[in-house]
Amino acid sequence: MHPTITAFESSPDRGRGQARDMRVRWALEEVGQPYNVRLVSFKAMKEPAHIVLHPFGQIPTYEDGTLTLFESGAIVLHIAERHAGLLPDDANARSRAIAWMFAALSTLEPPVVELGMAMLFERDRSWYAERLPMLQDRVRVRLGELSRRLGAADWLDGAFSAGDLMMVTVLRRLHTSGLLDEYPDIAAYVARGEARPAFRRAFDAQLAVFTAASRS
Ligand code: GTB
Repeated sequence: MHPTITAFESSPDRGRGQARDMRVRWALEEVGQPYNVRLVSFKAMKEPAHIVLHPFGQIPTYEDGTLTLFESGAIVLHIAERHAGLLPDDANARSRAIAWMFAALSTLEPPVVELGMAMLFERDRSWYAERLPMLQDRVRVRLGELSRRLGAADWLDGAFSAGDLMMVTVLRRLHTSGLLDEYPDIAAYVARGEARPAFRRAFDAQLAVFTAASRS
């Protein structure tokens, strides 16, 4: 039996691969693990059958045999630990790759999401024009630091790892902000991630859900 993940039945991003099932799909594609997808509506996500899988009534979840997981970071780490290809064999390098996963989720993602939410939901607020530059600057600080660390390298620490996978999925959320244009090396890093065949397969799979839903 293949693992089953959950994803939006109708993603608000219209198939742009911004929802967090994308990182789980990408990880599964990188390691060559086939998977099933159960699509859930916003209503179903808040019902007991889903809450038992995810206490906060969200996607993605992951079910494999007797194991049920929620939180995209925990799911990607689980996949990376059980398959070759996303974490180095060397113990120290492995820990550093995991540190980059945490950095993506706890240092980069909060200001990136804060900016994205403001741009989506706060545009008509009186204080938007004043708040926007502050939110942009918080992201710029992290992009500058990341750019310095990345230098001329292709990936954050040696070969592509789950740390890069997580970082690229977080940085992709900046596509509509224009901020990636200010950091050509970071933009190129994101483009390298998006060019990976496993990324393309994962992206196409989630886009197919949106395309099918918009036809029906
Ligand atoms: N920390 C959790 C994780 O990493 O798994 C966060 C999970 C989460 O935020 N899930 C969202 C969800 O289920 C979907 S990904 N939301 C429904 C709810 O909370 O009721 C967040 C997301 C949604 C939509 C877009 N978009 O349209 O661009 C981008 C990201």
